[in-house]
Amino acid sequence: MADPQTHRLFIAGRWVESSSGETFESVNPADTRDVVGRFQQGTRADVAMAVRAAGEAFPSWKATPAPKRGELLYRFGALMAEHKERLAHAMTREMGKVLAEARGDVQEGIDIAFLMAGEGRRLFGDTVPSELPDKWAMSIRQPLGIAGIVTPWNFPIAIPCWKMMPALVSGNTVVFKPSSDAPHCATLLVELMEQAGFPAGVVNLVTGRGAEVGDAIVDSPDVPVISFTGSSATGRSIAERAGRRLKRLSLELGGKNAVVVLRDADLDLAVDGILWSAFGTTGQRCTACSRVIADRPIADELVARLVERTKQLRLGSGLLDTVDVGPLVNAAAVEKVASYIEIGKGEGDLVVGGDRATGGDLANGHFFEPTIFSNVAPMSRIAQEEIFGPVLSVIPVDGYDEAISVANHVRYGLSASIFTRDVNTAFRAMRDFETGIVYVNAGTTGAETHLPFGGWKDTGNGHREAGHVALDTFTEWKAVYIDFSGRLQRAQIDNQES
Ligand code: UN1
Repeated sequence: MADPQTHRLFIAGRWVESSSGETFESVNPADTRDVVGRFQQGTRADVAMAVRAAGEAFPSWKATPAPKRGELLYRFGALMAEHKERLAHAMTREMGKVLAEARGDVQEGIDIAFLMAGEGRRLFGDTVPSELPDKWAMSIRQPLGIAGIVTPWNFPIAIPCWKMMPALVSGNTVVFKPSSDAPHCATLLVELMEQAGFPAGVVNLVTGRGAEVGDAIVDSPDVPVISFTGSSATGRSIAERAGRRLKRLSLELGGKNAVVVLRDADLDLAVDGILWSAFGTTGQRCTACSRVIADRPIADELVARLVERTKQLRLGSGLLDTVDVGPLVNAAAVEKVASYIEIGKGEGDLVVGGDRATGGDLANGHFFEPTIFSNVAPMSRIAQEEIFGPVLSVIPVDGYDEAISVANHVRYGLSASIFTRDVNTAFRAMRDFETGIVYVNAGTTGAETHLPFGGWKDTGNGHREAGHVALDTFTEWKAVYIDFSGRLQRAQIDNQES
């Protein structure tokens, strides 16, 4: 194979080497002999340079009219559309998801770029009546400054766009640290941003370790807002560090998402929804379904159908269109999944899968069989802890009330779904699920970019991405009062005579 290219950091509008003089490799998880590229092992000094560049670019970016900023987002979205196939291939090669899903990931980036381009002409606040005569009252949004964007590998185009697009359109500049499992996707993305014409310093890319680059961004006193997607453990540690500096922080963390299947459900539909949510992206979505909560009268039938369909799933390189399920992202992910299989064997009945897949073409990749455990108790570890792989637990229950109670009885609260034909039950579930996203008669994945995305409980810290609410992460509210009476009018609260 050809010698892999060495990629650089992007700071102040220039592609530069790290002060470390070191690089790391990104490899194809479907065949680890295939090195995707070499990337700079960034340092605290690189982050300091990136922060300086972002700080210098901020005043004029902030002063650029928001509709003009939006036009650059639009141009960037159009470039992603033009390069969609190239980006999708690069993504499949670098992190493994099958090509059709990689195209979807790029599409999600395009969608949020266009949505936020439109926000350049809105960025709305409130205009409301004042308590006093001849007085105007309104609220406006202003950018915070430099946004620190720290992203995972599982949606390596979509998630950086979810974060950078609202940050940029509202006038912030960006220091972007992608996962070391997907630095190539990040590099291609930033190349297109450069091509779109974002001014030098508005977007800066620093690759490298979380413990070095990520921490330097989080600790920088000049970066007032951090947006992070990843594990709850890392999120907690970022929150502690950021909390010391009273930073704005938006966290998207773990999930343990449930599909509830009631006795009146359309079982064929439920099976389709469950398989797609559980084994799409090899179970490596925050929104992936890892628990099926099955009403007892249909539980055995549901498990039988799931097992039969799971056996038909074809593993392999996501670049082949005959493949349904790609590899896990790296060796550590395989180890983690394998360790949960051992735990699961003591907690439920292993009905399909349960092993690494190493035969034939899979020998050099991080493949794991799609796995289902049945008869799992709600509080067992495989039903409580995020595995982030193709492992599904089926938990039998008696009826709606128990199903909802089990669904909610986890630390996380990202996504939930219910399959039922009863409209009253569907509305109850919409009310009762303790999650940021609810689906009726569909799986747990596939959130659209113009609605709020995020979760309750340990899934996050109350913020949301996507939709217009994403702007709240990256803007300060300013309330403005204009008195045009020509005299001192005291506020109503200061005029209380009796
Ligand atoms: C994630 O896994 O972090 O809802 C994001 C979905 C996708 C995004 C998942 N739109 O499945």
